[in-house]
Amino acid sequence: MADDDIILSELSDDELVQQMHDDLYDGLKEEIEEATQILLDRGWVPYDVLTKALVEGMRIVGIDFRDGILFVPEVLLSANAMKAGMTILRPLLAATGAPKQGKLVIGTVKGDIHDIGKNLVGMMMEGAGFDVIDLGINNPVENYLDAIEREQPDIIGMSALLTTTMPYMKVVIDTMKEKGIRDDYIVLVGGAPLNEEFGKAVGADAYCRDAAVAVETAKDFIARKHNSLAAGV
Ligand code: B12
Repeated sequence: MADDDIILSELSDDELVQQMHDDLYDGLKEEIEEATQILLDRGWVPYDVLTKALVEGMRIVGIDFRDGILFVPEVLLSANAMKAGMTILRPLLAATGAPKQGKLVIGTVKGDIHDIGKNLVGMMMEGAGFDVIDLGINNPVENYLDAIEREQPDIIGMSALLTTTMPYMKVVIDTMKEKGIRDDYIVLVGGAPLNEEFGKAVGADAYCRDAAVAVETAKDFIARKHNSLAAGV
């Protein structure tokens, strides 16, 4: 059946999620928006819509991109459709009324323009009660340093999706060390090609596999920071 013939609201939840994976693959922004809203109207919690429909759909896109079945222009359309769904979810994820936790400065490192994962981490952190300052993509070390001075955050988050850009995280951390400010901040890193070992090697406090882990890790570090401050008094 052609997409035109499908009435999204008539599909069961499972069929609709499956259809969203297909529509994300095909970069159909309006369909993703409509289906996101339908799932919410059916009582789905925003986090489930995000992970089961959108992130899972993007995972499938990633596999075919890797295998040379999809190309950059197509993946860009998928990314735009994903972002449209995320735009609907963002205020819902942010409006949890969680108590204030601290401030996060987050950005994708120099040379890298991937921002979906970073945006997702930002959204989830907002929802968990963090103030989030988003530096966007392609950030040289100066951008992080300026933001640190300007915003006085608790946490610095760096994202990289390319094996060629992930070493730049070390440049940022080493520069912080040179300036004697490294230990004043919690540094979290993430992105698909990273792992825990890499996080340790570049001198980050933690590598986080996904946005949910990022939230838990951030809260954990903030609690430890408060405890050690309290112990120091
Ligand atoms: C979408 C996409 C694109 C889009 C990006 C659109 C956008 N606005 O972001 C476009 C089409 C522009 C693109 C371009 C390119 N891409 Co691309 N892209 C992808 C793809 C398919 C999905 C990435 C994504 O959004 N995933 C979904 C999100 C939710 O997951 P995530 O990013 O991993 O984020 C989660 C975690 O990693 C973590 N996290 C992420 N960041 C952070 C930060 C912190 C602080 C924390 C705590 C956690 C955290 O939490 C997130 C949420 O749970 C991946 C495939 C893949 N397997 O990752 C390839 C991929 C990353 N791209 C790849 C390549 C090669 C490119 C190009 C070089 C292609 C080209 N020839 O031009 C360019 C690079 C341009 C550049 N200079 O950056 C390769 C990288 C290979 C490598 N070894 O480096 C991949 C792996 C595809 C592949 N297998 O070939 N890409």
